Amino acid sequence: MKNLFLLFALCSTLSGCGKVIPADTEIAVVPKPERVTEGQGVFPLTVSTRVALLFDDERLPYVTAALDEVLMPVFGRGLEVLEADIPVAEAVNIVRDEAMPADGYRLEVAPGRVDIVAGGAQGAFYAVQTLRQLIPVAAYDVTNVRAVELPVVTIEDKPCLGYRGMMLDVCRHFFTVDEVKEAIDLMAMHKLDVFHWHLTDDQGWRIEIKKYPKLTEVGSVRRRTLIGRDPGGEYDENCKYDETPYGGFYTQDEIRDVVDYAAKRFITVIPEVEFPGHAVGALASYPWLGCTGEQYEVRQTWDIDDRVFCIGKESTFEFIEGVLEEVVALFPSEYIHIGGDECPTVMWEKCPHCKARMKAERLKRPRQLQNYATARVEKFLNAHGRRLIGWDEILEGDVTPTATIMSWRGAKGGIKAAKQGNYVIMAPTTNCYLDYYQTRDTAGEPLSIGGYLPVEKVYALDPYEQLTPEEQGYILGVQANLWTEYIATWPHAQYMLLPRLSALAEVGWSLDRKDYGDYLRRVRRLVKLYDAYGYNYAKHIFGE
Ligand code: TNX
Repeated sequence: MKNLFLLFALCSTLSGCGKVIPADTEIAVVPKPERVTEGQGVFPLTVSTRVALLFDDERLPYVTAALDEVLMPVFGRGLEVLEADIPVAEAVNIVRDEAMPADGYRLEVAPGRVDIVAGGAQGAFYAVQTLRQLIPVAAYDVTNVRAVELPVVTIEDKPCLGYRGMMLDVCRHFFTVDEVKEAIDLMAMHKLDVFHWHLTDDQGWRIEIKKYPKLTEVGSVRRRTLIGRDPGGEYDENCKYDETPYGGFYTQDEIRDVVDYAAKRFITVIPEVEFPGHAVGALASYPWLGCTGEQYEVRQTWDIDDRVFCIGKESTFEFIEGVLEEVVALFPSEYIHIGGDECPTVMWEKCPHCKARMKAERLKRPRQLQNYATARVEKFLNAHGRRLIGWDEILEGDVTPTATIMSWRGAKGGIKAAKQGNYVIMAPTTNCYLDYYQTRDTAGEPLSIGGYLPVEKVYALDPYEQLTPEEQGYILGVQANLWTEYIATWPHAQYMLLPRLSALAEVGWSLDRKDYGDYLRRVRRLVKLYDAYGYNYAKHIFGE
């Protein structure tokens, strides 16, 4: 036994029993930290380095799990964790500084130990994500790594914006639970904290609702699959179809699993249930939800559909409340997104129920039916202790003062909302639509919905544009949106997200210190991490 121990001790001091990977020559962290103070020397992080927890927090296990996850591809295992009263030498110490914001941290790499000093567990989690970018990239290509050298450095950081979101549309194309988790992994790597899950649309209803089983039995499947570009809607004779059905949905257990997975990465999941437009998935399942009661099919092409929820009938509200009842039970997020975009009024104009509603509620224009419906749903959500977010269309007419606006048709909706005292998330097409082409030279690109949104344009987003300091207080944050009409696979989604998501992350995290030239230097380092993880990403900014 003793001999074995000696052999082990000897072995761990010899390079033959595992390789020591030297520190990278350059420190380059994305998003850009507030302060980076470089020192001399290195800290050798080894398989036997321990993690010492110096404070109590129920979410600290998420932090140590994150560190294990970061080190797994390097060492093939995680580190031993212990509790301690004072910092431990040769260890990674996790310490609280109550003077710091909960999501702020200081990562101190010294020759004798590493300290993560954080306002709370969330800040410590972000310190781990920063530490991930200090690990020499060569370590990922080598097997049998015994130690990685971290450069001696102190990095201090905290996010500028509290809401740093990414939206994934799983309706136009479906992504499996594992793929959704990978999306959440990407968000965590980029220190984003809100996953907006677009779960219902004309082309598919993707969340199991026990009270209304047909939503997924019927509403989650399109009879056939569009091939190539949508030439102009369902009835266009130039549409080409693959006759195989296309579908998918998440069970409530799967939803809970995703919410939990995200929570462990300090990411809130905000579900979106579209109301009253983008509703054909629901109407195909329960025809009485529409104005005419006709049986529709789940929509097979993209774009906007006239067939929306009937606002005249009480049964529509009974339905949406039944759905939201289950939604609030599944998602602990303060906010629930009810869509509200692109809702034509043509069906309402012809509908006796809707006309009666307009009369009874003294509404002058059909558009006000949407305001009426949104306000009613908002009351319901508020009664359940939640707040409503909607796309900027909900501003048309009379928006309630308490609704939060997601500004997508440029920044103007968000600017107007902030000026009148509504909270805002900035996600304008001009800077945040990651379904758009990343280059003008589209010949070599996978088919996309169109547009042109290079990394630089994402980086240039200024969520405070045209706002006074007081009005800026209404800007909760920023969000990148990935609509998936033309994105059918997860590797393609990665290609559209990366590296543009890192530019969005830098807006959200480092707004007061943005520097595109410096970002271009640092992102070169970040993509080496993408390479190590096998992520598919666009290389236009590198001239490739
Ligand atoms: C507009 S953004 C939409 C989506 C489309 C997207 C395509 C928004 C609230 N509505 O339904 O997928 O454009 O870029």
